Amino acid sequence: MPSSSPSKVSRLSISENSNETKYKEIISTLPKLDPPHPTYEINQYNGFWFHSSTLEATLSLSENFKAQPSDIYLCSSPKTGTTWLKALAFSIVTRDRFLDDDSSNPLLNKVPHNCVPTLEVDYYANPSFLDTDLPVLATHVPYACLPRSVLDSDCKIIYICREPKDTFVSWWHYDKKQQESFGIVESGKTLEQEFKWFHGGKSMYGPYWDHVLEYFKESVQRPERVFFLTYEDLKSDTLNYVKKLAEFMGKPFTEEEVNQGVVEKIVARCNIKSLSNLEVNKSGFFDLKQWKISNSSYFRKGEVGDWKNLLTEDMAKSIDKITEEKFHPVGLKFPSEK
Ligand code: PAP
Repeated sequence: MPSSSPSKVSRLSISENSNETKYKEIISTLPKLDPPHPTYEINQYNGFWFHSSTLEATLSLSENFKAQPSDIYLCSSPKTGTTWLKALAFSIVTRDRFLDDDSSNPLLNKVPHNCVPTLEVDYYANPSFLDTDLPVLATHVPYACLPRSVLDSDCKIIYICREPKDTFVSWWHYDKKQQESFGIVESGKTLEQEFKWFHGGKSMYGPYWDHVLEYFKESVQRPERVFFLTYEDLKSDTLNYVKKLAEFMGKPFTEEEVNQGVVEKIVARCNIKSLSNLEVNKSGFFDLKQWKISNSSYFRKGEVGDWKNLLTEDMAKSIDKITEEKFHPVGLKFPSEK
């Protein structure tokens, strides 16, 4: 990418919220979570569970979003390393712009979610953000629910997944914090209920295992199109994976950059400690129109194996059983299982 900013691109072919009624009508006919979630209306579509407003956006984007051929999509289930991947991918594609003068790096005063848009979230919160000049966008939607224009294109996809128990535990803490910040203290939401939903496949954008499998299978069939990454691998060998990501994104580090320590600088900038110590990520808010989410809720421990501090042995065993049944036959194993 040249060091000057390319002009903005147009990816939304409709005015904001057009056809809203049509999508609302479809959603009204779909199965709903029972008992209902205390905070969100959750609907089942195409075998996956969605928040009603992100589903409405997903349906609209499927028909109305125009992917650009050079776009790269960062795809993930919630709580699997999205914020980290956004920071890294953003740093990789913008390194020419900000590396000489890091004081102007947007990551210093914006949460990574405000540097890289999330399709179905920003569609409502900030639709013009989808016209970003950067070729990097993100989404949590399952592979089959990606916008038609993405599915029909050769756009590259980077998928990050995480060991299911840690993913669940990360979600539990995040969601609890959200509910407290919305003032929903006596919500009746318990760890046992939330666990039942996750285990039964009724988590946000879940079943978690099916979400991973759709992208994993696509990465096996088309490795040049889908780069499949685990949070655990990224954690254990960050430097090497950042190099691999840059290559996949068509922005490999030159020998000169490697010798100058550019990769190390990116890794350090995106480290959870560096990001979470920034004022914007300590006290700022991510504005989602109807909700304000504290930026700090995207940064907690960032550790592998934190499930041990929350789950009972039985809970852990029952999640492991599904993981073995679903992932092992296709050869997908996390470092703790090898
Ligand atoms: P999102 O889906 O809401 O965007 P996501 O970023 O995918 O959330 O996941 C948040 C997890 O990533 C948190 O994990 P934990 O609850 O187990 O701690 C968060 O701490 C972790 N995380 C955020 N940023 C980083 C980072 N820079 N490096 C490593 N882990 C990170």
